[in-house]
Amino acid sequence: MRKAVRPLKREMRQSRRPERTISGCVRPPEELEPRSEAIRTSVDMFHVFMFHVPSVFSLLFLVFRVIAVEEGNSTECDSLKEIQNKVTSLWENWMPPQSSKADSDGNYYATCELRPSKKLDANELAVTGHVLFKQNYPIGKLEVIFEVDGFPTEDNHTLRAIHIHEFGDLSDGCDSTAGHYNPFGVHHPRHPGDFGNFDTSSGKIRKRKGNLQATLFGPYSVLGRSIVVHKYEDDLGKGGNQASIENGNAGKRLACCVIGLCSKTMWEKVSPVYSETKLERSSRRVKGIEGKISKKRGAALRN
Ligand SMILES: [Cu+2]
Ligand SMILES: [Zn+2]
Repeated sequence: MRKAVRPLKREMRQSRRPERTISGCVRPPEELEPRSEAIRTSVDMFHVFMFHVPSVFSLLFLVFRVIAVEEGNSTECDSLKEIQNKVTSLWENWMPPQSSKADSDGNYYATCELRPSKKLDANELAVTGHVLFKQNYPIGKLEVIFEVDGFPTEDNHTLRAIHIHEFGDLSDGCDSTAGHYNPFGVHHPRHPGDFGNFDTSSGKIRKRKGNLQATLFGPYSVLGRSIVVHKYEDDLGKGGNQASIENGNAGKRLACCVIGLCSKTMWEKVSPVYSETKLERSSRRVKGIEGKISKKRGAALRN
């Protein structure tokens, strides 16, 4: 009897024991399938609820996050490009005028060849000459030499005003050069090209000025603008009327020209005639002092 029961128990155990498939997976015993189906369904639902739904949300979140980051990146890229453009624009503004030949000493030269205004009557003075400019890039101060002819020789020591005007347009004589070049919106005589009054001697103006406010470089460059020589003296803004704080009541425009870059030939030819500027004097003094100091040092070392 015992022997008969044992195979039956073994059979039952075997039927309950999970069957192993070829791939090594475990197949549940057949008698448990109806019950496990229900469990599996619940497990599946639980699994879906617990893992897939959050995964979908996670995926959506990830997609939105990627889009947001992309948008953020493109905004960052745009602002970086904008900054780069601004820096480039600033850089270009402050660059020296580009030349085909590099200037070894960093000096830039310009000239303005004066011609009588074509709007003048025939009996007016025929003023000619030139104005020469020199400036060291980037922080050198502008130096200017004025050589103007055509004033009455018998009427010595009369004052004449010379200014830089806004436009280099001589299509209507000196009248089309507009008013004083005034980039900072200030009153005359604080415009960068307000050179003041010039004394005439023997019908000529011969003058060298240094440390001037006008510049050949950057956004306030006077290159391409004009110089106007006036018939009368500049009242330097003290005339008590509107014209005085705009142009100094300097009268008719006798001659004008457009400022343009040039070689150093003219400057080197003309400048030795003029006394050195304050800047040159002070730099010569400094060099002299430096020379004395180095001599003393040398002597002290020898002793
Ligand atoms: Cu003027
Ligand atoms: Zn002015």
